Amino acid sequence: MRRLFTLMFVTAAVLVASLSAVYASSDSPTARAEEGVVNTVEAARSVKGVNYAFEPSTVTVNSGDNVTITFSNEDGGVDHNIEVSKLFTSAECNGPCTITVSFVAPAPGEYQLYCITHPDMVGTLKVN
Ligand SMILES: [Cu+2]
Repeated sequence: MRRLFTLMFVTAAVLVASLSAVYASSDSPTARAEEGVVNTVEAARSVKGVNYAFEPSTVTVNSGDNVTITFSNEDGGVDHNIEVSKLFTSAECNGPCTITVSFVAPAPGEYQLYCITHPDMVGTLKVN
């Protein structure tokens, strides 16, 4: 008798597990949209261009985040932009001015930030 109960219990457990798996793998558009919202992290960062330098010189984000950098060029009468090769490029703007760039943070590592018009104006995008 005890053996029969054990068998019934195991059968019920397997059935419940199977149904759960079917629901979990449900591929409806609603399920996918909800997953997208849950995994999205919006990260806002501010960087200044002052005296031909980025301030701060290092911007830290997490891999996979949707990052928006607000770049404020405070050098009056000077063109600056902000970019990371193959990741994002802002327009140049003549200070004082503000521009924003948005991108998805790539694989962890350190990437060079630079201004296209001033080769010595560099910084670091640090992705954790
Ligand atoms: Cu510049």
